[in-house]
Amino acid sequence: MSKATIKEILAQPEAWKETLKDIGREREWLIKYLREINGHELIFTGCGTSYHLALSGASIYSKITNGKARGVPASDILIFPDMIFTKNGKYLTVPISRSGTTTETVRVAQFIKEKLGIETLGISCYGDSKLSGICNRKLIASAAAEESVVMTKSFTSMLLVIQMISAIKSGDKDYEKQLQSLPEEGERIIDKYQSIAKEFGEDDKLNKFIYLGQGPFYGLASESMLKIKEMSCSNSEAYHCLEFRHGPKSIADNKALVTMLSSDSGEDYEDALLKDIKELGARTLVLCDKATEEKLNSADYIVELDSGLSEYARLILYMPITQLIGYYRALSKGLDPDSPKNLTQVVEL
Ligand code: F1P
Repeated sequence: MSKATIKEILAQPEAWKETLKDIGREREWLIKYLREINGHELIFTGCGTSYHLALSGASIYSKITNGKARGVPASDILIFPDMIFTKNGKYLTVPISRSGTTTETVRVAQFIKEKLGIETLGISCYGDSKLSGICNRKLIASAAAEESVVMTKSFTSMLLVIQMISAIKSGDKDYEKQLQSLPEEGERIIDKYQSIAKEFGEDDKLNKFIYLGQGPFYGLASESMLKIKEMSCSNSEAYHCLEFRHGPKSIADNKALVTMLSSDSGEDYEDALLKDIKELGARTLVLCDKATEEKLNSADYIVELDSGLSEYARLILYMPITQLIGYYRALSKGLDPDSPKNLTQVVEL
C-alpha cells in the first residue's frame, strides 16, 4: 500500500516553508499588480477541495485587505455567470486548482478571459498546466504538488498563497510575520496532537462526523468534512457553527463527533453552542488557540494550538489534525486512503 497521503499530511510544514519563500520571490510584480486592481471585487473559484479553499481565501482576503471578495464554485460561474458578474462591475478572478486541469475550472478561466475580458490570476501546484497557460498571471505552490488523490498539503499551501497575497496587498507586516511562524507551529502541533487524531479516527463507537466553523473557518469545516468522506466513506457534514441549532442538531447523539474549528470573533457564541451540543450527548472535539472555561467544561477533548496567532493567520494549523482523523478512520475501516473509493485525482468531464 503506497504511503503518499500520510507523507503529504505530515510534510505540510515543509511545504508551507517553501511556499512562503516562493511567493516572497514574486513580491515585486505582485505589489504593482495588486495596486492596479484597487476597488476590484475578487472572485475566488475552484472545485471540491479547491472550492472550500476559495471560501476561506475570500474571507481572509476581505478582512486583511478591506477589499470585496467572494468564494464561488466554478460550476456556478459556468452555469450562472450573471449571478456572479454584473455588467459594470470590476473584477479579478482567481481560479484555484491543484492539478490545473479540472474541466470546470479550466473552462471558467477560458470563458472569463475570452468572453468577459476579466483578468485572471491562477493559483495551482503546476506551472505548466492548462489553467496556468490560460490565466493572465499565475502563482505556483510547486512544493505542494501531490501524488495522492485527496488534497491535503496542496489545500493548506494554496490557502497560504492567498494569505500572502492578502499580506502583500495590505502591506500588513505584522500579519506577514505571523504567517512566517506557521511552519514551525505546524511541526509542533502535528507532533503534539497526531496521537489524539488517531484515537478519534479509530473510535468505532462513532458513526457520524460533524464539522463546525464560522466565517473563514467554514471553508476549513467543509474541507475537514470532505477529507473524512473521501478517505473513509464516513457520514460527515459541515455547517456554520450557529447554523447547527437550526435543524442539523437533530442528529446529534453519542455516536456523533462534533468538531468545532473555533474562531476568536465568535468565541462567546461558540462556547454557548458547545454547551448545548454537550447536553445533546454528542462527543465534542474543540480546536482552538487558547481554551476558555466553557471549552474546558464542555469539550471531551481540546486541541489547544497556543500559537498566539490571530484567527486569520492560524487557520491552516487546524487542518493536519482533521486530515489525520480522516486518514486514521480509513485505516481503521480497512480502507486505503491512497486509493479512495470512486475518486480520481482529477475530474475531467
Ligand atoms: C479538485 C478535485 C479535488 C478532489 C479530487 C478531485 O482538484 O475535485 O477537490 O478532492 O482530488 O479533484 P483541483 O482542481 O484542485 O486539481
